[in-house]
Amino acid sequence: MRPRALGLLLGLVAVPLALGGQLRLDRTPNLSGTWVVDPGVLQFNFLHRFYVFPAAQQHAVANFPTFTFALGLPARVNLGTRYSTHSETPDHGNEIELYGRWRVLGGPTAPVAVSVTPAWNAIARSADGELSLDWTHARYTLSGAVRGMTKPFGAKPAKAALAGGAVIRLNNYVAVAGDVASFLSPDSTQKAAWSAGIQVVIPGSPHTFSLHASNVTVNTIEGSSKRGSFSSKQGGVRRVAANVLYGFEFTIPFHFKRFAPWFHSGGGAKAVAAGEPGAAAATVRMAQLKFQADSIAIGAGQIVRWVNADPLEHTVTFDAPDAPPGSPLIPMGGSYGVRFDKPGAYTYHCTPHPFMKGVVVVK
Ligand SMILES: [Cu+2]
Repeated sequence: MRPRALGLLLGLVAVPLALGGQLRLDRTPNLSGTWVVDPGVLQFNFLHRFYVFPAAQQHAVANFPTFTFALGLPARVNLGTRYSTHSETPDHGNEIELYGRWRVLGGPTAPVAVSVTPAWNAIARSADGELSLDWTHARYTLSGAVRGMTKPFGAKPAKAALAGGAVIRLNNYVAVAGDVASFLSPDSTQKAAWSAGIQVVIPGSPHTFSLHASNVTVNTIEGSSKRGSFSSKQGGVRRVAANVLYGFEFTIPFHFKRFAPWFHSGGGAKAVAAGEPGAAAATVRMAQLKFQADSIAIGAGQIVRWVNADPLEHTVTFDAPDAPPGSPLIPMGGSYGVRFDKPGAYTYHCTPHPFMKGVVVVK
């Protein structure tokens, strides 16, 4: 492994950029996975970790936030930034990582997905990058990542890191997940990183929540590649190893497309106003976090209506760029109709719950 070459390679892939792992049931606490936000969605992930000092130091608490903002663009590309207040560079300032993610491989029904994430760590002045891979089968997702950094934590030499993790979905609302990561040529301070947690879909909302333990403080490409450490005021100016931090993450998607229809070009179909009675050639119930008829066939010019029977919001979001415009968030008890004018197979998913998948075949 040549870390510098890898970092360069990932940096060169730059132009279509993207991000990932917005849904907590698809990824582990420290890995971003391969998932990208849908076009017209701004994702805000609020990650907060804390360290409790031992009794001798009055159980003082140190806080470690990492905020992620990511904007979904067409062609499975995201642009994003991660911000944290406890960088491990020598000046311990605020860490800002600008990144893109491009999901180069993997549709909603493919078991394997691959994403490329070039990034710039502004405080370390390091070109970073990650190549991530997910393999999903039924209730399991296995994730792996190869990372490269030209100047990790502001110091040469360039380094590479490997990470791996697994998610097991116990049901449609709850998953357990964990991961490990390590530099390939660690120095004496760079111990392996780990995390373990419970990931939850919050019923009645498009939000997911993660409750976890980890030894990582800053959840950037650099920060999540080794055990964290931080300055201890209680102990004077010295570095403390973050053996166990507890934390949570809350994921919040903002759907711009309900305000901005110009995110979608239209294609061969026209959305029919939600709640319009009759006229539908087929109805798909959304219940228990599933499209109850995951494959339906209609004729060209006919209408499909989705009815939300769940106590939370769903969307019908088509995967292909030339597909009909997707729906806004469909509230509990709401419905949404789409007319399909052109023959073809239209795969779709739900934005807040990407594991909800279906296809409309138009003959
Ligand atoms: Cu949903």
